Amino acid sequence: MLTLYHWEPNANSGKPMLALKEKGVDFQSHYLDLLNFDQHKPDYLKINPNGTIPALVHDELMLTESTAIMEYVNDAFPGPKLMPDNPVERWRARWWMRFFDQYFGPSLSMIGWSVFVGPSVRQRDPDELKAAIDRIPLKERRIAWSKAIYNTFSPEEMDESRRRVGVGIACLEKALSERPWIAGKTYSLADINGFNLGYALPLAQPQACNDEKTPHILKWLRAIYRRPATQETWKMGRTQMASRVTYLSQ
Ligand SMILES: N[C@@H](CCC(=O)N[C@@H](CS)C(=O)NCC(=O)O)C(=O)O
Repeated sequence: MLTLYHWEPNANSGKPMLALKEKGVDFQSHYLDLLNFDQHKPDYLKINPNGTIPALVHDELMLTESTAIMEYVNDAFPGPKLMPDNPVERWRARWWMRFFDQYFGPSLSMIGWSVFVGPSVRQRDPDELKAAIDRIPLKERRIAWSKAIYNTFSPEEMDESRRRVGVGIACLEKALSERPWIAGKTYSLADINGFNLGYALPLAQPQACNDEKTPHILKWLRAIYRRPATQETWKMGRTQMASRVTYLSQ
């Protein structure tokens, strides 16, 4: 039995979704609507008491942490290898996954929660929202939701996130001007990681990420978007997020 609990194919949920599709592994998809707080409801807390997504259930095992889940999927199932054999390329793949998860991702996410998640729920009944925040099991997630809902990200933290996103875009453009995939010659989990984080960059950061300034990022995003596994993964989204990225099919 293999069940993936996920939201949209975006930064965290998209990683195991796309890795499973690339490997051609059959799995049950269980969609949780993050904006409806499905991830904090008792049924899901029985699966993952932390109330975060994604989570993969494989027989008796419950796995969390999207990047570690991708590595598990790559190691546990047959299908195309999603990590390079070459030690230098493996190191590069891991270097980039760490950079995405620890530096680029959290900054991009803070901006996303401020401009998308907060405004998407803010107009709901204030008492309901307070109760929803109180039900969140992890303190750090309560803080993130509270800042998004009450719009209390400080100017300093937003500025620092914008700065880091700028650094991330520049590093990625440079890397992709030197090699076709993030790790080198081989399409890998690092590309899957980066794609899920970055497919909306040209929409979210149009001045910094576009065909003129970052042609290699756009070429790379389009190449990943065209892959059959990405197309299948994309069909699993339920919001308008996916349909907004028309620039990827050009
Ligand atoms: N580092 C974890 C992060 C998991 C996480 O925080 N996911 C977000 C969704 S992108 C979440 O579950 N948010 C739910 C919440 O904050 O209520 C991973 O990579 O899986």
